[in-house]
Amino acid sequence: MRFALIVGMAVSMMMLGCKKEEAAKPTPPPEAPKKQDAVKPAEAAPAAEAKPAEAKPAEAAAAPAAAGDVLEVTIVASDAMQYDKLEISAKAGQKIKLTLKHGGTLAKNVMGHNFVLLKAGTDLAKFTAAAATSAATDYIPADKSDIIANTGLVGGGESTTIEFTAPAAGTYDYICSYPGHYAVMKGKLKVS
Ligand SMILES: [Cu+2]
Repeated sequence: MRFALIVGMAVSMMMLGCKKEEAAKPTPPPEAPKKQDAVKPAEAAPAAEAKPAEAKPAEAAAAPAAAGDVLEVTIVASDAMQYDKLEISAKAGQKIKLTLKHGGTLAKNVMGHNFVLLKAGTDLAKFTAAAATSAATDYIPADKSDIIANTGLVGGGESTTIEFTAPAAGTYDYICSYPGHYAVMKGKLKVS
């Protein structure tokens, strides 16, 4: 029994030995490059570490400047009468570059969309009733006293960009003034 075990162990050791040899055979050529590889990462690692370390302060410096200057917002409106963003946050006095994109395919005379930012306290029912009778001016009423900023009307595949300054701190409604849309196409601009 012991002999068998010893033999078995010897055999398995031989097999291991063979495996090692087999494994070792192809390795000698790679071993030489391996040494080079081992050196390269060691050299490359500090360089790779140094690069992000250098890049980080640059990014950190650029980010607040970009955020403070212009807030870029894209709202995508759909054939299903939806805005993809129902809330925008901004700082008072911040410049906002807003793009309204119509991600659908329907023409603007059937599924047109716009973005109308209204002053706080605007009577939405009254404003939208006036807008609904202003087809000739793309549903922007002649009396613009309630409007802070607005885009033109876009149809499927179209987009339009406007720039305006965020008003004083508060919460403002933005709507699509195309008849019947404001009930669902209505979001909030939150200014702090
Ligand atoms: Cu609409």
